[in-house]
Amino acid sequence: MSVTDILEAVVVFNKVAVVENVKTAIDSGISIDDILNKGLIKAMDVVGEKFSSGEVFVPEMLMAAKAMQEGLEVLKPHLESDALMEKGTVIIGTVKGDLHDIGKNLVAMMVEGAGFNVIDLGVDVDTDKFVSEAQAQNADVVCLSALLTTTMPTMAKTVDALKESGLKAKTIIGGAPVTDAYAQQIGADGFSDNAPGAVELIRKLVAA
Ligand code: B12
Repeated sequence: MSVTDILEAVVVFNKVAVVENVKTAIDSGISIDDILNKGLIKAMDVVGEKFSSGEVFVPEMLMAAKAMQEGLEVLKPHLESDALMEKGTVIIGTVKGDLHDIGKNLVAMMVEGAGFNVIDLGVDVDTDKFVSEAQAQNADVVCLSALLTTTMPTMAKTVDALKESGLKAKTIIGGAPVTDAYAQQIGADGFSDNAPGAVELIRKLVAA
């Protein structure tokens, strides 16, 4: 058993094998980090490449995503856990027009594991909802996720709206097409291309 077996099971969307392989990998001492990054996450890159080259289509991409999420559930209790004391309130969501939520869910899971109160607004969340929830929850940080180049401008709009609202919440962004340069360009308070990095960023922003 290796992380490649996990990757391959996700790519052929075999949920049962994904769950089995993740359990076996944990039991045999393979690091959680490798299972996550070299197995589950890398598999989604492979699926994305196959989609780009016309080898698979949306239904297959969706089934692979579901298989990946089953694997994540098995991994969840093993992700960093430091939930003894609530450290702040974090709102997270995928921006309007975008339905991708695996990366967002992973970030939410790890931020929660790090002891923050996480309010997940789900997918296809419009700007007004981010602002009203940030206000209602007195949020410290708002996390915006986008996986489509076409929905990235909505991030800019949401960052602007949050700034204009005068609320204390800082805004961080992420998702496959997002870059640090883009975060700076739109005036976001931070960017990370992975979930542990998001946790670090939030810790710093809340402490500042
Ligand atoms: C799975 C998937 C789907 C699934 C989504 C299921 C789900 N529940 O999420 C389905 C089938 C629904 C789907 C639909 C579509 N998809 Co799609 N999809 C993917 C795929 C294969 C994987 C995405 C994924 O889950 N990656 C794994 C996660 C863990 O990575 P991640 O999201 O990047 O998250 C990490 C970091 O970015 C970061 N992060 C994420 N969010 C945040 C937030 C913050 C604040 C921070 C700090 C960090 C952070 O941390 C995460 C953990 O490390 C990608 C290919 C790819 N490699 O990205 C294409 C991809 C994103 N999809 C694509 C496309 C085109 C589509 C469709 C338009 C297809 C169609 N013709 O209908 C639709 C759009 C639907 C919509 N309106 O959103 C394109 C986008 C191209 C582009 N330039 O915009 C891609 C890149 C595929 C490709 N190569 O062409 N898709």
